[in-house]
Amino acid sequence: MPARRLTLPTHEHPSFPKDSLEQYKRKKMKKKLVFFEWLAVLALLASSCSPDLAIIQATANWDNVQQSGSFVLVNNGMKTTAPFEVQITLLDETDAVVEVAYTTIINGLGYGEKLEFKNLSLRHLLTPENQCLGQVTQAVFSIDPQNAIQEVDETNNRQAVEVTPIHVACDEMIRFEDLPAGIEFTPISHIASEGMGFAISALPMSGEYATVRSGLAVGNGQVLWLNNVWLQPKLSTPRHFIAFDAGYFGGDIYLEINGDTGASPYPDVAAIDGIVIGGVSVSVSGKPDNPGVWYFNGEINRFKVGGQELAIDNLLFWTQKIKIVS
Ligand SMILES: [Ca+2]
Ligand SMILES: [Ca+2]
Ligand SMILES: [Ca+2]
Repeated sequence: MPARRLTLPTHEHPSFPKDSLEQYKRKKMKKKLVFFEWLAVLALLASSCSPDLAIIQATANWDNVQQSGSFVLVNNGMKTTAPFEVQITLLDETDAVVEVAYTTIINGLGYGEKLEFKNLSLRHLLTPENQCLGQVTQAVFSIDPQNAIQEVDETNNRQAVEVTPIHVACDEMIRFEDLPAGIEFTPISHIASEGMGFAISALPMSGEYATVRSGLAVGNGQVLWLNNVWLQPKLSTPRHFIAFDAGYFGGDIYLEINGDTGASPYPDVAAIDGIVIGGVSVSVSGKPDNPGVWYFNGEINRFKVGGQELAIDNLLFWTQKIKIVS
């Protein structure tokens, strides 16, 4: 009987075994791909059922001059949200809440929609009762803090920003909340807010009025709106620092400090940043942005600011010389 020759399915075999191995690998890969495709479909289904609010680019502009926050909200989920809450809280080093600085209800956000909050002023909160916010070491920005909205991701709703403690004198701050809304003060008017007297007079070319407005993206609550007029706080004793939230909405800017008008009128905010008038240095916080803080450092005996469309709020006066940044 002739010996039978066995053919073993080895890797060296020219056709069948190698091909089947390749096929096997391909099948396995295909299964893997199908599995991952299903995972992706499931993730997509999940996200299409729920919104995902996220807080991005949270920053705190926090020093002795400015106290404000900026942030962007986005909805990354594939569903529009119901109304939700946004909050900024200021914490001390033990994580205790010093102030709930800002809270608002947003009327819902569509898929992919973004909402930007820029230089949201928190300086109206500076009061002697909270040591002029000197204990604050953290600003926490949060969306949907009560978790009223079910989201795909609940971990991206909060950003904490560490801040350097500030050293501010805040016992003389004018917030204009005690003035009647909508009233027009024509030149020459004498008004008073929170114990400070002001004169309102006409600009060289024209003089319209100052009025009390609210709902603008500058300051907090009521602001004083200058329409072609000067605003002059009546200073009985010299101050060494003046700062206020300013919203520039166009036109010329006028300054007169210690009797010096500098190169007034100035065409825009950038033109006053870094100048010196009457021995007092003039600065605008951060970039000459809108809204921003305008501040004046040096001995100030007489001060006037004028604008054509200029909103002013949270006007702070210091009698002591100050160190600008902590
Ligand atoms: Ca979220
Ligand atoms: Ca939520
Ligand atoms: Ca105000």
